[in-house]
Amino acid sequence: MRIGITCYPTYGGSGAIATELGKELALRGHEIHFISYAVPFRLNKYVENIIYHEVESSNYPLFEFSLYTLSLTSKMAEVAEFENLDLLHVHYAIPHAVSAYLAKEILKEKRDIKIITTLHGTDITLVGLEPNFLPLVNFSIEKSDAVTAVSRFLKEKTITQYEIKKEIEVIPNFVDTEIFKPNPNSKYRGHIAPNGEKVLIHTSNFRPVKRVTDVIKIFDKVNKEIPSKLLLIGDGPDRFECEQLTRQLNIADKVKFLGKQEAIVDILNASDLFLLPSQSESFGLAALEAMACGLPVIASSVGGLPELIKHNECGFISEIGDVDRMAKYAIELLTNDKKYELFSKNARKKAIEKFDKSKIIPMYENLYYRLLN
Ligand code: GMT
Repeated sequence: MRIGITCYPTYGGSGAIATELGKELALRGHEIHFISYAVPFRLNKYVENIIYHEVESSNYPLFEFSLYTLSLTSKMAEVAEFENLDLLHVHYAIPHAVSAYLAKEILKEKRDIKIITTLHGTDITLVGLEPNFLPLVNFSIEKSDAVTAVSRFLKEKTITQYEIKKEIEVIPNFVDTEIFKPNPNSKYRGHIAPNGEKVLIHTSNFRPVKRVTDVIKIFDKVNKEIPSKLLLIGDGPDRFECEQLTRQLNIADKVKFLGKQEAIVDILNASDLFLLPSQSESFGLAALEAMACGLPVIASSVGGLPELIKHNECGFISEIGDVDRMAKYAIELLTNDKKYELFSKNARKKAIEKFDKSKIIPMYENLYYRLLN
């Protein structure tokens, strides 16, 4: 098949999934055309069958606001026509699903291009609910030829909040468990925790929805009981507030803000426990990647997280904001080697059995074939 994929190219779960999906489909012999405003961050090496098309925004002075949605529409229509695309698969509804719908309409006399929209999270739970976006999100979902959601939670939320009639298929996120795997000989461990400290880790885009300050409060409590370090990976609007909090709590020397990092597998392998105390989380791809590396996860009991993390088996889940309980769970795991080993094995097992790429990619492929037939 010839497939166009549009996603946000920046650091984030939806871009990561869209790019890994494209790479896997290309390896299976499909021709993949990424259409975005920058090279997706995980498209960092040459892969046969992958072509990248850059969307350039017009900067004519009359346009006070960028016309990205329209530039994207034109590029989608152009690529679909001249590269003979069968499908356009867009990740994150706003504005990608709208542009795809317009591109389909532009081309409809010439070819019937099928649109698949994958809903990821904040496109539905946050941004899409803004009153001026709601009808647009509803419209673009209903007009897609197929819609997928990354968790059962997100499917239900979309149906109820947007009164969607269209069938939504749940296709969970996935991980390559051959790449994301435990490595007991991590070369970074000694550097991060030279005195054998336990290492807690969190990765995110540092937006308010991630509650990164809760990560720091949990760590502060753990660190009072167990010599430990905290690694914070990623960047975003809350980073400064988080840095300030570590200074107020007098733990700045124990918390490393590493910013955006590519070598995430190596860093996960230098760590013991993953924290994700989010306000809302449709799936939690970062937690899945940690689990594949054998890290138990402590998370809030929101959104799709309970579908991923079985409580008291591969981690623990607690009420949003219950930092005392999350710290208690962390201490319980980090002071009980037997329990830790069991949880670590369970986490990896769950990643392999339920979310390995070999189980999920065929679900997308089947959906494409069904649509084209
Ligand atoms: O807002 C974000 O957290 C970023 C967003 C994205 O588009 O990268 O993440 C969402 O999609 C991920 C991939 O499907 C999910 O793993 C995240 O849970 C989801 N984030 C939220 O729901 C907050």
